[in-house]
Amino acid sequence: MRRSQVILACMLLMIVPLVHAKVPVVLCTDIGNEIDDQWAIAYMLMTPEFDVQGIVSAQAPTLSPPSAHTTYLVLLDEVENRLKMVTHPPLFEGSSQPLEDKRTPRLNAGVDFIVHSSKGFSKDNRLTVFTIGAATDVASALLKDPTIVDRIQVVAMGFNSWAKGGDEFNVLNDIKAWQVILESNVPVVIGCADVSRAYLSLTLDQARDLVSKQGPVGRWLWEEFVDWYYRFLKPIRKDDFSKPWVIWDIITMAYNLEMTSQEVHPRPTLRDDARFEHPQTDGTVTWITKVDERRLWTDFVANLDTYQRTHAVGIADKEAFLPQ
Ligand SMILES: [Ca+2]
Repeated sequence: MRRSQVILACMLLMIVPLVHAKVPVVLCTDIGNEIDDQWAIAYMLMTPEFDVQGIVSAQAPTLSPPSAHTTYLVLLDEVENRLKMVTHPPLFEGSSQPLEDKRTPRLNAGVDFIVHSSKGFSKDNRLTVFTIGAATDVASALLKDPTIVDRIQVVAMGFNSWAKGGDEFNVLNDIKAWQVILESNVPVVIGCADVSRAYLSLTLDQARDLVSKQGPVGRWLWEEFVDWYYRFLKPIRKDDFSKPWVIWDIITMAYNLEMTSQEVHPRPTLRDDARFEHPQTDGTVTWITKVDERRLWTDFVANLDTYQRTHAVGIADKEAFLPQ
């Protein structure tokens, strides 16, 4: 080997350890219920650190039935019409009903996909399943193939707070699914509502400043935010814009990107009223306690910019017409 080749080989050896392997992930989302799923999905798909294997649409009782079909259509719209991904990870329609009991999976293509995707993983190299809606399809995957507990980890947005648990929206939409998950040995990481609210709230001004001038995708995310804000947060006939709203679901991605702090607690069990009980156990649950939101939003905007410079997402042909 010539000297220059030796030097090049040494340089490559120095570089290789600095290149992190991508994080393989599957997402289960009730997109269309609020607007945080849209933001979280955009971030996930624009973040090069993630290797997104597929996305499953989840049920939510606030949407028109069959609700997992409704969420599937909103998901498809984001991926193909908003992000304009010509090729993209496969999208699946999950269950439109919560679990009937703790033994019977709701079988569908999304559940099959989660089980199938997990096959190449192991205890030491787990597939992350982000759960940012009802956990029905994740629980069904556990019921269909219990060995999956050795191949996946569940990173979820759910519950109100440690150590009570609580009737947060995602959990309420399928309490039995969460009982199945917590009674299994699958590793679980939870970003709860209280922590999301403390670190991931955006006022109307903050949301506008963050994304409204960031190309067509940013403007669309702003439009989604402001539309939600005017319908559900701003008092009618009163210009009060003081209340922030929360991009709850993005806490899951922040965890996998090492932008959070967390604690490990003894694993609770879940009562039918969504409150935790704390029996003696060897099991654990990982509970997110903080999010580095400055780092997260900086990365969000940088990835939005890079994505739009490298993908044809349409020309910004008009000024934002929404309230300034
Ligand atoms: Ca959600």
